[in-house]
Amino acid sequence: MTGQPWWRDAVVYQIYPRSFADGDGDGVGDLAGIRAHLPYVRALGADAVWFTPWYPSAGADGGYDVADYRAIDPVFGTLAEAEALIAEAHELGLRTIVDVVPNHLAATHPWFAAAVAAGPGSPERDRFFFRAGRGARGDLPPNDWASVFGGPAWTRVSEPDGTPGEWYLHLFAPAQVDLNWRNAQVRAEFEDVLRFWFDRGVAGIRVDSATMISKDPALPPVPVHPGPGEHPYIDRDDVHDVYRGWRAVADAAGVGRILVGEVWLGDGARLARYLRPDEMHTAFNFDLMTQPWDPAAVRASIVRTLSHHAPMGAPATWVLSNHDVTRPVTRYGRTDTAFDISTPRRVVPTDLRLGTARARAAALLVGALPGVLYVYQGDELGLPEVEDLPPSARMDPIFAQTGGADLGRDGCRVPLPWDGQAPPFGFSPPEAAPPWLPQPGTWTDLTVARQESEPGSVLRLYRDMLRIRGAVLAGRAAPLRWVDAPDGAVAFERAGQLRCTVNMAGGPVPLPAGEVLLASGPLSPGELPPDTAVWTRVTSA
Ligand code: TEU
Repeated sequence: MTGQPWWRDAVVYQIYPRSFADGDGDGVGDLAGIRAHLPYVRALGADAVWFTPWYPSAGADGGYDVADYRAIDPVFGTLAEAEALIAEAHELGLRTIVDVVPNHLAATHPWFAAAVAAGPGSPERDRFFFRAGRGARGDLPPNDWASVFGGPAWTRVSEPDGTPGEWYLHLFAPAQVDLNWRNAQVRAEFEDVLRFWFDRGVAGIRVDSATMISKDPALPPVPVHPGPGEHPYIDRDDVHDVYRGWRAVADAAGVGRILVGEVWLGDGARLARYLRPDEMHTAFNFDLMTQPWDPAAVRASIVRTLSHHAPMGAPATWVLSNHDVTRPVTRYGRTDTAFDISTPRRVVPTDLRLGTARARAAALLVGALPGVLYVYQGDELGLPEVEDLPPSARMDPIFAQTGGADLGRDGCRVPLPWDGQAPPFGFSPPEAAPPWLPQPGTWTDLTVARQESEPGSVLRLYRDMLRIRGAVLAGRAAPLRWVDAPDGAVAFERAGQLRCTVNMAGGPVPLPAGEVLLASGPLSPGELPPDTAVWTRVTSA
């Protein structure tokens, strides 16, 4: 396809390596498993793959505690295998995106051990935020900042002589030590890490927690209602210097190399600043993910999202879910008011049939929108959140840090079911150790093999959708044009060719005129049933 750079309308499939496919039988997904299933990802219709962290890690936060940014965790494989994987993906027409975590590194990273050993005031400690505690004995944390995962954002170390010592900052788990981005070594190190992966052929870098890397050095309290740029550690103005440097590294790596920022900001004008022409190429926009199943809310969110990205010349991105949020089938099936993705995650009344119908319709909605589409592994199978994992199996630090008050994110990270009648559903080879998180025995109908042979399956819907998207929309800037829709529905057209209509009303609405290209569920004659989306060919007037 011609017309625009690949990253402006790519379909990016997100792989969570631990849960995708296990090649060696230890119950943990790995690079061998990914390599074996790359053709599946390509056949789905993806243009690129994003791998969440695959680096050596103590596993304190699903790999987001990185001990070595230039290597592969032995549980997943070797650097040579990663290089082979990148090359094989490329041969299949799949670009690759790796996850870089600049806000913090693992407590098992050599820099942290060196900092603890070197003691207060050392250059090694200057790479982090080490501070004396408050109180006469220094046994209170330096300030009241809280960790995103619960509990204080500070942990005390013992000094080399064994006495209770300074405290270090960790906005996430204690095993994730925040870096000081005013330190020149930190900056140089990460630019080098970017070059390392670009040199290995990756097309993009996903920038984790991109808004959080700069801290007010005075470490003041967090204001109750901080204005734009006033928060002491979220979206401070000087983060942009860092990403300008990174953009120069990406540009030097060659045409088509990109940065995608994880920019969780409610304020679209502030998000847009990350998309300036000398900063990131794209950023995730999570606005739509937070919307209830309501036509006015959904339409307003799409308008907002487009307005945040377009003025910067950046494409919009559409994300229905990822490894941090409740699976869409479960979210959309909530029959109380708790649709939203906010925490704490808890079990609420859910209708999975309704949720599945809406998630299918939502897939057709986002699949037709202009911009980049992200698909999180397993959403193409309609997997629900696994809410009844035994507490002993839960690995997410959020679960432990909140004493179980928040179930955490394990329920969307359960290993994929590939085939067969019982766990491990082809996730691992025969005779393997059990999957690292237990799969529900009821997933028999959700396996890839089963869905491949079933015409109405979620997998077949995704494949059809991405095939039609590729044929009709790929490579074309084709902005969205809203068209009149019946009450309770949203409808828009792309490229003068495809009309997407989503019925969010309680009952049926008239089916739009024109050939039906694809429907998310059964249609009745002349009618679009509730919780259903349809793609129709635009009839020339
Ligand atoms: O997430 C960043 C982030 O803001 C999360 O705290 C998010 O709000 C949370 O998961 C919702 O409960 C990124 C990664 O996607 C996440 O998996 C990591 O845990 C986090 O960074 C720390 O690296």
